[in-house]
Amino acid sequence: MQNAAALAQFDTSPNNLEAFWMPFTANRQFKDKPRLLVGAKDMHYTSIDGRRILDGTAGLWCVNAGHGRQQIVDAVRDQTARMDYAPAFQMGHPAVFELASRLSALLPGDLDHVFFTNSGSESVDTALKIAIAYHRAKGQGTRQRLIGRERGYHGVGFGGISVGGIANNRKFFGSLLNGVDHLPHTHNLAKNAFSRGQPASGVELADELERIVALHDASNIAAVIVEPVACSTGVLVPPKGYLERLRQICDKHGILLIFDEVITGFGRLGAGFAADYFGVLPDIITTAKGLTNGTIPMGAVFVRKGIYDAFMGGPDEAIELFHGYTYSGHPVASLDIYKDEGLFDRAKGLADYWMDGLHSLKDTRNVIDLRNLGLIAAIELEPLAGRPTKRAFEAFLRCYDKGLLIRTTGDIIALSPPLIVDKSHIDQIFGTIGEVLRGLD
Ligand code: PXG
Repeated sequence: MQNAAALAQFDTSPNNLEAFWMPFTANRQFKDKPRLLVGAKDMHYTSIDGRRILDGTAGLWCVNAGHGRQQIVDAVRDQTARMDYAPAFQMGHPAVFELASRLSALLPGDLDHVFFTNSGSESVDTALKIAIAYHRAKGQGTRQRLIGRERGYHGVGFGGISVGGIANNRKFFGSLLNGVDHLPHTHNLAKNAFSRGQPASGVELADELERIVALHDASNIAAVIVEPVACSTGVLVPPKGYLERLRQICDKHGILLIFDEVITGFGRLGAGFAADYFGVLPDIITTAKGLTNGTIPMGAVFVRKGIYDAFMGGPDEAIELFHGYTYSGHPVASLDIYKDEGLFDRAKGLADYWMDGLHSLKDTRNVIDLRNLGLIAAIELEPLAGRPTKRAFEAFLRCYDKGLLIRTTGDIIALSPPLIVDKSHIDQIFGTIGEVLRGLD
């Protein structure tokens, strides 16, 4: 009986919230007042209290085709029934080869080869490892340094947090990777506040790469990794000419350029990839999220032909890259729906309406900047004195109460609806946010 008494002290009901250690969440605050979602269809979630919540963030920037799409549900169900899993090392299955071929046809330039992963973080680690191993394969093994950027987010692996530039994601985790340096971020409120699309000022920030090269020498640098639009730290849109200049400097010094397109990939900007949108071809692109519409955890790394070929020089029986995951090339993945519904073009067609909706908030209380590109937007708020993040988090809670899901990072509201969004949803998103902001201290 002693055991029963001890057990009785614990809540063992299936809905006890204690066991799950929630990621990037204030666990105690959440569990005290949970916000639980129980269903999703098209543009809406259903909350546990039965309300419809408009999804202003495509889940976490991933559900680009909207929720519960029958075509995807059927494809996943059919494939799991046909073959749930196949080993990816020394074995293969037709679906993954077909997917890789179709994806490489979708990518610009000669980004012709695909390495599969399970997440954006793994895609980033994979890309960084490929970059270093590539230079070694080319006889330039001293090229080991990696250059990231302040305010960059590249997931949470040790590689990603090392090249990333978010202080809180780094400071608790020791010495990280060595041999990493960072470019300055491009956010400049004084010069670029309320830009519509790409800001005019800041191309010269790319020249900081020359300074870093002068310090470390190009012969020691493997790669530069940036998000074409830095989304997680509040939608920092690259200044005009900036990405083009980074490309030129990398070319000049034989440094690989990696675009982390985990968010910008698969239509978010109204083009397949940011590389298409900006007309800048990187050497490696990392993706995840929209690849499967968030349905299956999966990522993909695209490399240019010359990189893949550099690994193919040894004896035929030698494994060329000692890297891979149990699920590298899972049989279940989604592409047709983007093509069938022309969703990338749809996003392009709505981008101006989206921009106008956002900028209608210009004179709203506490708004100090508005930023947008494609179907991404950010609303930067003046922080409450001495209480950073509080004002935006309060806006998040009030929007949720009014049936709208937004995302906040610091005092910035970030928005990225599914690409099936229509004008009435856009009106609702900015209408609700405007109403909430006007009522906030
Ligand atoms: N790179 C980029 C550019 C990302 O945005 C990752 C890598 C890592 O992906 P995984 O699949 O390992 O999470 C990301 C992820 C947010 C938010 O609200 C953003 C991400 C994830 C969760 C929340 O900004 N981006």
